[in-house]
Amino acid sequence: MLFGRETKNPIKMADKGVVEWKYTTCGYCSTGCSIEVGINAEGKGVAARGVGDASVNQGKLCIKGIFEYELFNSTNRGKTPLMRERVIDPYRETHWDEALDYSAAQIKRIQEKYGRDSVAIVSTGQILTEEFYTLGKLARGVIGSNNYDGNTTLCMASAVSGYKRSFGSDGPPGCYDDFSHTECLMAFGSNLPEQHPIIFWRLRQALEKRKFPIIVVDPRVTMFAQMADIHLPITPGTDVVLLNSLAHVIIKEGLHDAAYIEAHTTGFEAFAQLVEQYDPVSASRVCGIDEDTIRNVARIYAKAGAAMSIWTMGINQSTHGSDGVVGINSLNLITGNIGKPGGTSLSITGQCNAMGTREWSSCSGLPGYRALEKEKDREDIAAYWGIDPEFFPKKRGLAQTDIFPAIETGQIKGLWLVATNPMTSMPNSPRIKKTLEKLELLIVQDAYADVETTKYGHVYLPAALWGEKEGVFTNTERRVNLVRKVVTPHGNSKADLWIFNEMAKRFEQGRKIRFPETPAEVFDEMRELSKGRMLDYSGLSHDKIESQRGIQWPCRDGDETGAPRLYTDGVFQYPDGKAKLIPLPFIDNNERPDEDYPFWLNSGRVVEHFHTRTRTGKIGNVNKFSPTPYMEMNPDAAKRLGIEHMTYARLVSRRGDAIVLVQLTQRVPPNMVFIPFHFHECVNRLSLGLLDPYSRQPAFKQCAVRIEAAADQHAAAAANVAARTF
Ligand SMILES: Nc1nc2c(c(=O)[nH]1)N[C@H]1C(S)=C(S)[C@@H](COP(=O)(O)OP(=O)(O)OC[C@H]3O[C@@H](n4cnc5c(=O)[nH]c(N)nc54)[C@H](O)[C@@H]3O)O[C@H]1N2
Ligand SMILES: Nc1nc2c(c(=O)[nH]1)N[C@H]1C(S)=C(S)[C@@H](COP(=O)(O)OP(=O)(O)OC[C@H]3O[C@@H](n4cnc5c(=O)[nH]c(N)nc54)[C@H](O)[C@@H]3O)O[C@H]1N2
Ligand code: SF4
Ligand SMILES: [Mo]
Repeated sequence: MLFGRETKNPIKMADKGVVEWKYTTCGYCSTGCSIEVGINAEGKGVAARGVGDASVNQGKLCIKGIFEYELFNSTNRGKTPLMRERVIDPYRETHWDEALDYSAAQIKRIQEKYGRDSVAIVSTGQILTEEFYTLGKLARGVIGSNNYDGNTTLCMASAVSGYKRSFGSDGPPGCYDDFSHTECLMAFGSNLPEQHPIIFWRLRQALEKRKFPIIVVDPRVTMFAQMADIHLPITPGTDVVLLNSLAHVIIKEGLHDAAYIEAHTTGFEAFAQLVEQYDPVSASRVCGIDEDTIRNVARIYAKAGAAMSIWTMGINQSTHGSDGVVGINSLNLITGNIGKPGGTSLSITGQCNAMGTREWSSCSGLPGYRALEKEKDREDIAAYWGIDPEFFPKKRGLAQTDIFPAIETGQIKGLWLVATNPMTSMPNSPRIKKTLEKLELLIVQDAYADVETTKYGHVYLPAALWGEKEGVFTNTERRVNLVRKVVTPHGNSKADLWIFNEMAKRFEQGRKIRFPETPAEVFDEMRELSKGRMLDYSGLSHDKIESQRGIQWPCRDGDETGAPRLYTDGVFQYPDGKAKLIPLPFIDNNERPDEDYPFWLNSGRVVEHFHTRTRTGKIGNVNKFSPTPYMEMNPDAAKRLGIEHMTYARLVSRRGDAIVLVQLTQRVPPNMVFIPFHFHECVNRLSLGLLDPYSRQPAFKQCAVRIEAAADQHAAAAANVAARTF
């Protein structure tokens, strides 16, 4: 008799006819997983698998990566450029020359009439680094508008600003390997298991070998909070108060690292004086975490041989986003936890190339972490590009969140959107819609023709997606990963690099500057421009990156590989080499729940969807997990309002309203609801988005709403369907 497996039908993998596996890097989140796409005999991508010897993911992929190859031929991919002179007319198909000639001519017309800065460019964190560098050259060196920014203002701006204020430069100092060395991990406003599943898997792997405490600070009982040893369900927007209080306890109890503070920081006295006011009793009344827990956490963190902090949008997307980051950096500085294995302050980035744009796009300055405000930086880049340094503005122009109000007031008349969908992703979308209607020119450059912004556009430029072109992405741990072209671009869509180069040719100054055609040649310019700097690419090449499955910068000319950590010598990027301890007084300026709008509205993401669903909404195997706009609501709160599980409810804020399906869950407290922001005409109709004073990042996660049971469930269902878009 046969037992066990031999009596069962063996599991058979579907034969997809793969004839070749091609190496590339995932194009969704900033984890940076190496992925192999299975190509069939017709050259189509038909399967995917993780790359076993890749340091980041070691063969794993999350659900988005597994089905990512389906994007290449998904519904409504842009096939050909579209144009119309007036928004009330339908689009007509056109060829590239006409679309680009028209776009360039309109940009010139508007600039001549209203000035150079009257045309704004808003880009992304989702194109290749070579494309970012080239767009920067075009925007700063040719078109010359200072109103050039990216969607990273919605995402990483607070982390950038906080790193600069604390350390004198941007650049996350740690790496995933720190999980294997740390003795305590504290996570602020990050839902790692859903948003960075493979980084989370790395953490779980480290925990299996050696237990260390996990502390999660999040107002929701997220998946991460559920596995934490200590969960701090903080009152929204008050992390700075908690951080000040942790520092208070650490200093009061003499648990700080006086030698490190003395040798590597400035400002300790003023810092200590400020945190003196944040005793745990007073702090607990503001941040909602009891005094004993604050003391306990402070002791655990400070006494650990090595302790690390990670954070994501729960910190960055706040009116105190930049301060929150500075507070986290200071916690690590006063405990001597920067630049050592397991001791770090690591911002978990968002989009696949949110780091690449910070490094090379020139959005907030000039390439390679250079600043417009520094004369030498302006001169160096002008000399390298062969233009007059006076062409550059002497300080940064408007951030994305200030560009839209400037369209409203008529300062800006033309807008070029590259790989971003502000109609769904910006706060207060009713206002954004009106704003876009005022434009004389809107160019939408996107991989999908149905991205909501095309409704307001004059020109649509169809772009190739990640695996249809070649170049690099930088991930959360500064690892530069190679994206190889695994299939040809869909239809007549083109790589963004090609589009920028073609646009440059249509400007007189663009014909004077060198715009290399191949990504490898562009990469060479980046290598030269970064040589000898902290952000050093000079030891990298495309082939070397592929052979090592990603290399961390800095990687200097002659280096075998990259450096896992920054600031290992305790020398920071301020002129005196010291990091700054900055006092952070807390001002409570959020819209808070009150009698009329009694609930906190919190928003974020779920594992199966990416952002505005232009991509994951088209993939059945991911879309089916949450095809409908919904909210998490506490059962007790729902009962009081007579709202039942799986019925529709209406939310109302001071900006607008939205219909969602109700999911009752204890994950949210009774005074809060949580809505994934992936759906059009949903959470951002309600959000306020007050801005952080340093980073200009919106507080997406803190505003107030009221909730009503929808009287007519049929009408509500119809409204809910409308918000799904596809
Ligand atoms: N599946 C998936 N993965 C993604 C993305 C995606 O769209 N889908 N997007 C990528 C991008 S661009 C980004 S930026 C990241 C975002 O990654 P995360 O920041 O991890 O994701 P979010 O869900 O936006 O927010 C995280 C948590 O912040 C909490 N929070 C809200 N208010 C506060 C507060 O005041 N304090 C604290 N401490 N926490 C608070 C929320 O409850 C939420 O659980 O994910 C990346 N990965
Ligand atoms: N309420 C609320 N709102 C939020 C957030 C939140 O937590 N809550 N999070 C914010 C954050 S962190 C972020 S990052 C933003 C994201 O906001 P967006 O950037 O506006 O959202 P995406 O859907 O990622 O838009 C990217 C677009 O680029 C296109 N695309 C993809 N690859 C390419 C390419 O290679 N070339 C070109 N040309 N196009 C391409 C996609 O089709 C898509 O339309 O949303 C923000 N909005
Ligand atoms: S974790 Fe991020 S990079 Fe890795 S497969 Fe998933 S979406 Fe792609
Ligand atoms: Mo983001």
